[in-house]
Amino acid sequence: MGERSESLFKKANTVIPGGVNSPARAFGSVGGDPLFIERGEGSRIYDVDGNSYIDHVFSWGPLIHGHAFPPIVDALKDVATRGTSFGAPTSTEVELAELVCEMVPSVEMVRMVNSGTEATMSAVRLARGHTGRSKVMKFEGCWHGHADEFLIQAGSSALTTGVPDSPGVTEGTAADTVTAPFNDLEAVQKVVSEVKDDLASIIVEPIAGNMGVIPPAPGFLEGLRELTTDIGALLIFDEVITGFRVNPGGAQSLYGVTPDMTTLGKIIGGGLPVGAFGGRREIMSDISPLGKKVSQAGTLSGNPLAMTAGIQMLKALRADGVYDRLESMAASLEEGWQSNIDGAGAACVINRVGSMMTMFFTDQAVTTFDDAVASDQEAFSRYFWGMLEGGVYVAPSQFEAVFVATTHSEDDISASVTAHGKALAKALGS
Ligand code: KE4
Repeated sequence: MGERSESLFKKANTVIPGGVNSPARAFGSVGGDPLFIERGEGSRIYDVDGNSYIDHVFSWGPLIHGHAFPPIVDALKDVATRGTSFGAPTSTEVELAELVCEMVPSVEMVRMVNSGTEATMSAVRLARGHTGRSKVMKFEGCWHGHADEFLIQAGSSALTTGVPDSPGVTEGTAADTVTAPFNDLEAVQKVVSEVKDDLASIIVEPIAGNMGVIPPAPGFLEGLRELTTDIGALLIFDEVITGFRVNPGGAQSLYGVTPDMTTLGKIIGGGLPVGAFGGRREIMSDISPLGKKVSQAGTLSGNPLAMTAGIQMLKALRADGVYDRLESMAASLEEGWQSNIDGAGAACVINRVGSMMTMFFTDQAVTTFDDAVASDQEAFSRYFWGMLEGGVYVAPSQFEAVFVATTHSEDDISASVTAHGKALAKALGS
């Protein structure tokens, strides 16, 4: 795609494994080499060879207000002049924690960490410490970051690299993770009946985003809520993607199901490294240094830069009409893409919730992991390159989400629809 990207990637490969700091960025499942990005502004990114793209990845979800969002940039410029980290409390972490507690129904107290992985890993450890039980249930195709206990039938980059069960995860660890198919409550009940007395928690992406976007089937989340309450296990909603994305209060507000704990990341940091886990006071009061002193710590947790970016992000999300705009732009995008699909008679389906969506190369409804993996990944790869050639940047994987940001204009949406029509033709070989 460009000389500078290619030479940078060549150099990167000599010092960084695979030339990337996260396998999701490698173009493994679509072929070719990743683009090196020079800068982003609003709805666009610009690669090192001067090519510009309408972005639908936004750093895998965090940048709901687009790139270089002025309130975040200005606030960071200011706060950085007073130091970047102290390893001591600052007012910024109190302010962000108060915002999260106000906005997310299940969260009475919250602990900041530095990534979604740290958030989910800590939440599960807390669930185990709080309940005194060992096992955790996750769902096939869901991705909760790369802590050992989650690398069992995992989604996202584990799927695109074809390693849903990672080497390096011991049998001992795997033994404490049980899995079930997403959206199959009967199967969940069957697995739970086998481990219920030792099940500490069920962790779920309330809207799957890492096997492509798959909404919860009617009654699925309610069923998990009832089941976990009945057996004394903790229900954890992993809202690293959906938190502040589909609703100011996340998927739990959208669907009216309140978990015991919630994990957050991405949007809450405005593009800086961040994660958070929170829940009811009586649960969070067992995390060190309180109560049972479940261990959890982090040098840069709550650092003033990430907190400042997060505060500006959440404040901007509370402005009137933000979610209405996201919904109307995303609906236009879906409508335009769908009309291209209909026009081409293509075997594609779109799943969308708010400003996150996925087009699957399959003619079946996609409501389960098995439906998602039945998609034609070869066709997706051709489509991916067609979109890049058309100046639109989507994730290099069938199993990720397309995101819409408040900075997408009507022109961006129509340009994306035009590029999509051409990329679809390329994918279908027509
Ligand atoms: P991080 O450790 O990457 O900040 O968050 C892990 C995580 C946890 N939970 C959910 C629901 C997530 O989606 C993620 C991370 N998302 C992937 C892409 N969908 C991150 C991309 C990457 O790994 O580079």
